[in-house]
Amino acid sequence: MRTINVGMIGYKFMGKAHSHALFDLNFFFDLDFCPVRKVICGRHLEPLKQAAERWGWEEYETSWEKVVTREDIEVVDICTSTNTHCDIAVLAAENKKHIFCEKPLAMNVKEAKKMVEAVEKAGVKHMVGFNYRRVPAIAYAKKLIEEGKIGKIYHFRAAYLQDWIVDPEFPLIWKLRKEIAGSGPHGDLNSHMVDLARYLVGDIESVMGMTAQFIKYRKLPAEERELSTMLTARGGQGMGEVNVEDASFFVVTFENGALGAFEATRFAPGRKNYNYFEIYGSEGSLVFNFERMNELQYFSRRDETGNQGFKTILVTEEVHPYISAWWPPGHIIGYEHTFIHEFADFFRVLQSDAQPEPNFYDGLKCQAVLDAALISAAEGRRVLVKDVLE
Ligand code: SOE
Repeated sequence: MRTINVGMIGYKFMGKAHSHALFDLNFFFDLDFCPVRKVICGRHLEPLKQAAERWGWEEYETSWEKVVTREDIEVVDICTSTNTHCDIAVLAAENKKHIFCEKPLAMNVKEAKKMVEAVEKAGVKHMVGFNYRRVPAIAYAKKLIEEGKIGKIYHFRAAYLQDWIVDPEFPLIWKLRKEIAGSGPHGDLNSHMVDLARYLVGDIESVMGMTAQFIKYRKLPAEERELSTMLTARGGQGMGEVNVEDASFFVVTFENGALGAFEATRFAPGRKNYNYFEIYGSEGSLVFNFERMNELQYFSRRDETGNQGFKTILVTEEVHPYISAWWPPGHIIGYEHTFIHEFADFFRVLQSDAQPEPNFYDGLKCQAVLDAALISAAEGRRVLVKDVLE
């Protein structure tokens, strides 16, 4: 087995998820590569040191430029806020690093294109962290669709609902600032659903969008560092203006003729990570909700009349995607496993001529749909995705 040095930029929520995945990967998956947690990078020395120690990184570094230009680093893993993805990825590509980048790929199509050009020129591997493709139930839904089990798809309906900013006391963290996050739940949550829609149904042709803002001013965070903590934070002195949307809705046409609807908000009390979709086809239907991530609902019109109905498949059998690496049937898995699966796929592809999926091309196409929806919401008209990509 060959070792391969990873430099990870960022050390908060995604930094934790990725560190754990890199740690556990070879324990469960047979791969030719063994990632080494070589260097972790962040701006604040004390918490960075703690993260390095706790998550088993050999070294820590406060300059991301130094990490991505180091000769011994072969993979750069980008876990920072969206506004930094482009600069880090471009310099990493120029230095011939393979790149794993968290979602959404970029702030906008212009940046995403720049990133695609850089990885193409460098000839490196690239992947975007749309981890939900790696939920076994979703990968299994893809298999059922490819086998024709639900026939021709007519409808895709997605809702990604959370509630962590419904409290007006929740402060103005970076995810509520356009200059850092690019947008609100639109880029943070709907990006996942657009990626899943492209994965399961196909490319999106046109978009009509609407956004809303419910709380205009929030307390500034208590400490600068809290700009980047997990989905909790305390308010400090002073108020600041929220400049992203609080909710994003849009409807789409797919290139294959299907219709889709997307809904994302962090103002849905009780919904913690309600990543939900329904797909309706000529022969049947599929329904998924991440809060019950080991289950997939399946309805088949081919079942005997009188005995038809939605059935719940517990996606924990050896025949299901990724499961043979884990436990016996019914011994369910969780959120962290999706990151292990995506890294397994990433490192597997490093051994071949292929590109991992979803890659920067997918990230760009997803970004084009997101940008199209925001243009549509601002201008009150239907927007063609191809016009945004040009
Ligand atoms: C916050 O809304 C968040 O952590 C997203 O950034 C993730 O991508 C999503 O998987 C869970 O919620």
